[in-house]
Amino acid sequence: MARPVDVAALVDGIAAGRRADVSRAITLVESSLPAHRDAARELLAILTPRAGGAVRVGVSGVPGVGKSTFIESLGTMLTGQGQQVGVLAVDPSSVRTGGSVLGDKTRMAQLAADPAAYIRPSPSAGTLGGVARATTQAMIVLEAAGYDVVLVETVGVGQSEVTVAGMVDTFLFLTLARTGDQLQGIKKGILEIADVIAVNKADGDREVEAKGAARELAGALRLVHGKGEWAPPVLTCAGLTGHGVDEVWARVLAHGEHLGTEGLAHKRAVQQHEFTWALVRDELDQRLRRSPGVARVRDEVRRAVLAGDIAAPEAADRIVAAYDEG
Ligand SMILES: Nc1nc2c(ncn2[C@@H]2O[C@H](COP(=O)(O)OP(=O)(O)OP(=O)(O)O)[C@@H](O)[C@H]2O)c(=O)[nH]1
Ligand SMILES: [Mg+2]
Repeated sequence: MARPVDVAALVDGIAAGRRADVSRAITLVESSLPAHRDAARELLAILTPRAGGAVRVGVSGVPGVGKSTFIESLGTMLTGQGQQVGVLAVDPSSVRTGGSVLGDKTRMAQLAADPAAYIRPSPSAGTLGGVARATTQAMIVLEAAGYDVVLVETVGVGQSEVTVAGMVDTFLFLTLARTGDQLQGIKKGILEIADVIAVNKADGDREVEAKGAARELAGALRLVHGKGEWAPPVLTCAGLTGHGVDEVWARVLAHGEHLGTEGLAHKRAVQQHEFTWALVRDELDQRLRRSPGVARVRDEVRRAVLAGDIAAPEAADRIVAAYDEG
């Protein structure tokens, strides 16, 4: 994209639902080049009022729990019902390694070939905040292009699931049946953000075990959630066979109904406000990295701290002072 970006042409293409323009627009909003950032801002300003029409769902769970396979199954079911489905990925490993989810499209071969579906792997490299920004903005592009459902896959490690929970309406957590304490394998924070839980790979020999695990988990959750609150339903399913996937989707929609129009609008407004501050932090972080003042003192401060000559608070003061001087 070396040529100047024709924002008006992109807007027309997106409005017409042209995939190539959707891809171009998402590449543009992922770009960190200053020239692209201006065009991206202009584009997003036009698209944002046209966005918001999709059901936004996060799909999380430990590596290998079957997220991509589940999305393949669910996505194909939804396109079969005449819906347009977008799939985005937030992959913390791409943040670390600069690579992006490799297996995604092969695990979603059928959906990837489906003209009613659009799959976009995680933007490579950048901070988690940066990846989240790109993903949120890709969601706006997809919604402006008329997509009815946007599924965001994220691996259940570190901060990524909290980040994704902050940009979707409903957060679906996939888990596996384990013997012993079912709650042990699930971090407490997850139970606070999960809206629907499904014990996945409930096929063959594993079905009975999965049902038991689901019952146990549902019981434990009832103790955590108060009366009148949404208690996350715990279901069983198998993404590979498609068994129970429709029921999981029904509960996702039920969660949306529980929120109601006003509740959803409020949730999204709060998310926008939190996103605002995430953008500010991300921008400040980048400025810090680029600051010539910080570059001047960085090595010296590092040496002094490693040698034990100055303590961390004093070192931090020096860096901030150097940043302020520019
Ligand atoms: N038996 C069974 N195997 C499954 C099911 N769903 C997925 N698998 C298998 O589990 C493995 C991982 O599936 P993925 O869909 O790639 O899992 P993922 O959670 O997306 O993995 P990452 O993206 O690497 O975190 C694959 O070998 C799948 O074939 C299921 O419902 N039943
Ligand atoms: Mg996957």
